[in-house]
Amino acid sequence: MDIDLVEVGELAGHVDEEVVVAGWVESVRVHGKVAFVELRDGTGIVQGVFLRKDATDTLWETIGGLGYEASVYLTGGVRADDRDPGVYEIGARTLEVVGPSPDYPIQPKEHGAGFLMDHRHLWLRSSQQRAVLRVRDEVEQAIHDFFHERGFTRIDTPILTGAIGESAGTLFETDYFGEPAYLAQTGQLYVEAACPAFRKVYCFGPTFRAEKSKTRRHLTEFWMVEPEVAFADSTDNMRLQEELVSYLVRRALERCGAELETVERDTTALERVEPPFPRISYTDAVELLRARGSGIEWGEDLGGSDETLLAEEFDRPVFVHDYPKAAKAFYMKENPDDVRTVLCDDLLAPEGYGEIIGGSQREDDYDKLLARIREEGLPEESYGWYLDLRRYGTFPHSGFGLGIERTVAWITGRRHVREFNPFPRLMNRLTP
Ligand code: NSS
Repeated sequence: MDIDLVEVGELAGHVDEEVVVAGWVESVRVHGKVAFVELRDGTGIVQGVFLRKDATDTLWETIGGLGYEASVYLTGGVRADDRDPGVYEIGARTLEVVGPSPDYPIQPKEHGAGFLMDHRHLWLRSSQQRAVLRVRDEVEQAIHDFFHERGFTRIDTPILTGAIGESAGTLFETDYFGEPAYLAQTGQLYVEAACPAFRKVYCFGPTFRAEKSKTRRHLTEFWMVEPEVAFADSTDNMRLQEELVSYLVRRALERCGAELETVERDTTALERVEPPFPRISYTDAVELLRARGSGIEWGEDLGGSDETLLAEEFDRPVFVHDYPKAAKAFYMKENPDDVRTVLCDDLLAPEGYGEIIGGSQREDDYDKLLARIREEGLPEESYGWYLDLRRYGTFPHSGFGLGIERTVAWITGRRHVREFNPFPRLMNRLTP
């Protein structure tokens, strides 16, 4: 740019100087002899104050005709607000419209969710959406910091895959030069392969599930972080999970105070999120749920309402471990103490947010794994390389997947996961 722009976030260093700021109009108020233009530039919001006596007729007309979200350059002197330390305004002199914004669709009134989702490309600019996406960004950064600090190596795993990662029921299939290929449901099988190379690894990327459900917890494309650790068992795995989740919550509390305030999050429940988290076996959970009136039978997966009911019993996230084999994926290790079950866990968030993590110790016995692949009717030929990991230096190992959108929905206390992906993909939504 040939203009020297100052970011709103840096105005403190420019008090009593003349600056040019560039951004989008949040609001305009004209009161006779004075006009206020609120400008957002992504680093903050500043108010430009125009005086009628110093303005040309053309400038005054331009200000009066500004639409929400018009983009402008605003020039003027920076003033500190004596009553409000840390707040600055601009005694504005000129305003140049870069891009007008006539009839901006989102107005300061209640809009329905469908309308806002149709205008997601514009809705992103609103204060609540900015706040939740900022928390997502902070949590993502915290995830990388957490694993980096602990010596994990990040492994980027493929999105186009030839082997079914989770279950056949929710696959997006595509044509790969005449062969079927699937969009990755998980990066897990690939981080398992990288484990003997680096011992502690993780992947973090988009994953895909053709979920034909319209619940507030399901996206068809969501982001998942998946660590995998060699020589770790299911107990070690849960310990890593509670450390990670506590770390992420603490980071959000420390660095996203303003954003949590914007979305009016009551943070007292978050302050309690410290290890250890309570642990309950699936079998005990079923008993407890039945005593609370649920109709769940041993062998069934927990439904959304069961998860909510169970989470209400605890003041922080709770692990439910050792589910029945039939309810879970083929790669989970058989529980030697009860072969009807597998060594796995789901982490349920409090306040009705449901499962945010699914994890397990992996089946490291070649014959047992092959038998499970056959039992599930999975195409054996696609798993040759995965079985090789049990053929050449098999080793106990465990890992888990944490869904970002569900986790940030819980941290910010908002109902629907769709707000936590910048451009969410749902069963009935591919646009924008
Ligand atoms: O299916 S998971 O329970 N587990 C896995 O994919 C394993 N392969 C992870 C691993 O062990 N490496 O999904 C893990 C998490 C789950 O707890 C949710 O937080 C999230 O992924 N998840 C979803 N979020 C949003 N929408 C949908 N449809 C969804 N499915 C799972």
